[in-house]
Amino acid sequence: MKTALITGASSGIGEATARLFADNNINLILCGRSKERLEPIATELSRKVSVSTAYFDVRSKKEVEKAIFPVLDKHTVDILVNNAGNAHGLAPIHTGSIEDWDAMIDGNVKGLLYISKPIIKQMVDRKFGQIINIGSIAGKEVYPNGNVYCASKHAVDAINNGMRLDLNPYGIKVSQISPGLVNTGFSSVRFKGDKVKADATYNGMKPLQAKDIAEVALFMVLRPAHVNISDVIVLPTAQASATVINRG
Ligand code: 8X3
Repeated sequence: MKTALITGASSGIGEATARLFADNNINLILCGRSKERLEPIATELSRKVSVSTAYFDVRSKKEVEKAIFPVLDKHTVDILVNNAGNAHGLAPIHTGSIEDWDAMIDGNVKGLLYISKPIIKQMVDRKFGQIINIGSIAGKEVYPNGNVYCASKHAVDAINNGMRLDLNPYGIKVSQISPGLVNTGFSSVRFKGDKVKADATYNGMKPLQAKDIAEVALFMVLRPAHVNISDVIVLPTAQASATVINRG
């Protein structure tokens, strides 16, 4: 049985991926910030597979190191799903909040690197592993007011490609999934709990659900050893690009 470590596993795409992996006999190391939110999911899924948990904020290098080294002493990670990340704010470049920019660059870019490095080291030593980076359509296109969020996801796109190049000698698979509009807590975080704005994101159209992305991750994981699905853009049918959305 394989073991997958999933960041941001307490909600959204991370949680959906954890559930689908558990249904497919993949052991789990679930990572998140909140013990309160993650523990019930871990308890539930431990009826199906072996589940460990680690609590940390990917933005803190110290917290990541403190939590991840004991995990790596005990487990070998076959699959890393780099899912933790968020959008904070949607504002023109001249009025955007520096705190929001820090949060996105620290979480989406630096956090992804902090957690990846020790796990990649273990994969390189074993010459085995698969990394699935959750990017975004915002990593492929820049849209008005998306500036720094788009920059952070473009960084994920570049890091994903860089990982695949550097890890090629070790037989490690590296893949990215770049979703468009997914109805998770994403918009609520982006708009700081403003429900009207968050709901308006999905007005008149049917967005993706977290499970739609989890299914792509599972498909990647279930490919035979010689197949790496390197990059997949997943959009709702109503969305043609980052900015072209058919709202009926
Ligand atoms: C989430 C999708 O279009 O809001 O990354 O950037 S979008």
